[in-house]
Amino acid sequence: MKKGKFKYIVLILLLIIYAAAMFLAFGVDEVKERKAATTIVLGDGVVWDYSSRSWLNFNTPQLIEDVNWKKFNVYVDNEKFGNYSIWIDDKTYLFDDNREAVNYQGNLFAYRAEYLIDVIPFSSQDITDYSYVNKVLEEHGVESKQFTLANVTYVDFDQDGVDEAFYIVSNVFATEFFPDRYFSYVFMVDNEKIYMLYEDSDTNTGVNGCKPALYTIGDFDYDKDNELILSCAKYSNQTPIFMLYEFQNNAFRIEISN
Ligand SMILES: [Ca+2]
Ligand SMILES: [Ca+2]
Repeated sequence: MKKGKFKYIVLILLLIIYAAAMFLAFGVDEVKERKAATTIVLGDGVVWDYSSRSWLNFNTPQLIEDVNWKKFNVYVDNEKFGNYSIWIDDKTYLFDDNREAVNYQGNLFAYRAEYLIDVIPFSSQDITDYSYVNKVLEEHGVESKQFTLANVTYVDFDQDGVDEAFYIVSNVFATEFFPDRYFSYVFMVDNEKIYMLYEDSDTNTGVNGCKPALYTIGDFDYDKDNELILSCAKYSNQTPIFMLYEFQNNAFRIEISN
C-alpha cells in the first residue's frame, strides 16, 4: 500500500471512531434527556413540565391550552384511577375516550411521559412520640405545644428497604385557641437525623400561613431517585402551594413550585 493512501485510511478510521465516541458521549445523553420529559398536573390546574433537565411552571392560558385534551395517567389519592384526557379550566376535568366527563374526588396527580412513574403509596398517622417534634420546635424557639395538625408518615422514600419518617406539625387556622405566632414544620427523620423540608412561622392572624401535607412520591424526572411533592393548603378556597423536592447531598431542595 502506498504511504499516502494508508494515511488517508487512518484518517477516515479516526474520524469514524471520533463520531462514534461523540454519539456515545452526547447522543445517548440526548436520547435519555428526550425520554426524561414529562408533564405533571396537580389538583385544580397546576401544571409542571419537565424537559432538558429543567422544570417549567405552565402558568399561562397558552401553556395550559397545550395540555388540554391530552391523555394522562391519572392518580387520585395516590391510587391509579385510569387513563383520561384532561381539560383545565378553574378545575381539572377528566374525560374518557368518548369525551364523557369522569368524576373524581380527592387529590389529583396526573402525568404524561414516555416512561412509567412508580407512584409510592403511603398513609399518615397521629404522632405518638413527640421527641423529634419537640427538638425541632425548640430549635425554632416555639414553646406552644398546641397543634391543628400533627401527623407522621412512614414511607421508604429512598427505596433502601427501611422506612423514613416524615413529620408534619402546624398550628395554622386555629379556632379553639389563638396563638400569637403560627408555625408549620415538615421534616424527615432517617437514621435518627432530622432533615428539614418546610418551615414557616409568622405573626398569626388566624387565616395566614398554610397547612402542609405530603402529596405524591415518585421518580418524576426518570433519574432513579424519588422526588416528593408537598402541598400547602391556604385558608378557604385559594389554590394550594405545591412544592417538588429533590433530596441531594443530604438535603431537600425545592425544584419547582407554583
Ligand atoms: Ca429508606
Ligand atoms: Ca428522580
